[in-house]
This record gives sequence, structure tokens and C-alpha cells, in this order.
Amino acid sequence: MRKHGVVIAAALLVSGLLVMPTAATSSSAEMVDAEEAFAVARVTAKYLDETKAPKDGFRRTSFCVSRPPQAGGGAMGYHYQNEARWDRELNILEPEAVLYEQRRSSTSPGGTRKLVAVEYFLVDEDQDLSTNEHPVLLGQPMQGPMPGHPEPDHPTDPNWMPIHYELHVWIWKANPSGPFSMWNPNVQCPAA
Ligand SMILES: [Ca+2]
Ligand SMILES: [Ca+2]
Repeated sequence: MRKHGVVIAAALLVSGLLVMPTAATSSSAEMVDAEEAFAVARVTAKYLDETKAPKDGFRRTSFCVSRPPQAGGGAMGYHYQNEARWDRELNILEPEAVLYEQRRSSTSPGGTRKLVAVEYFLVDEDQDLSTNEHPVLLGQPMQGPMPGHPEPDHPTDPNWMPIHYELHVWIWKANPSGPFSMWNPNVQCPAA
């Protein structure tokens, strides 16, 4: 257990979710409750083993989500979505998705998937993009409301994903744009 705790603490420090307090700093990361950050890391550490995510209801997707360079670049990676959790409830211990990147190595030319982030997803109550509930989670305003995203696995159903809010938490890979930014410039999708 001690080793597990050390891994989690290191991940939180690297990701920027936890910062050592000093009198001069006032980063938004300091607004994150340390116990909450540790709790998120604790419940998602098992998914460092990628095979564990589908067993808990996270649907493995085959496509990597990235942003064109002209729009700012960066990527989210591969989403493993637990659509049974798409509802009006948010629980930091029950994230709606976990995100992976695929890294190639000499021993794995095709690449292995590495856990990088956790995503929370809240269905917009009235399904109206013009009204904003301003949900907050982990002390952070969630992004949205936004329309559902097209997905290659659902090519014929444009309404498969509801209008919703999202919050990405880069708890397993540091994001230089901030631990709650949508896009991570250090995550790359394989060339199409
Ligand atoms: Ca939920
Ligand atoms: Ca709305």
C-alpha cells in the first residue's frame, strides 16, 4: 500500500493537481482539495492496467481525439467511456471516462496504452445550449454546455451523445496547459 500511495502522490505532484503551498503562489491548482485529488487518483490507479477499464464498464474506443494545429493543437487521446454514468449525477469517485495515449516502444511497435487522464461528464438538464447551469467539480467550472461529439463508432446517429458539460483532470500525465485543460500538448495521436 505504501508503494501505491507513493505512486499516487508522485502523479499528483507531476500533474500539478497538488502544489507545495508557498506564501507567494496563488495557482488555481491550490484550490483543489488534496483529499479529493488523492481520492480520484486512488480510484483510478487500477486503470493503469488498461485491461481493467473495460471490466468496469468503460467502452474502449478505437480512435484518438486530437485538435488540429491551427486550432491550437494537443490531444485528449483515446476515450474509454462509461456511458451508464451519463446522467445528472457527478461523483468524483465515479468518473464517466478514463483517457489513454498510445505509446510505441522497441518492445511494442504497435504501441501500448497508458492512462493519462480522467474525465467527468454531466448531461445538460434541459438539453438547451443557450442555458448554462455552470456546474463546478473539484473547485473547477466544467466546460460547456456543448453538443455531443460525432464518433466513428456511431456514424449514423448524430444524437447518440447528449448536450453536456465536461471536466478533464490530467491526473496521470502532466499537462503544461493546466491540470484541467481540455487539450494536452504533450499527448499525440498516431498519424492517421
Ligand atoms: Ca454520472
Ligand atoms: Ca442548458
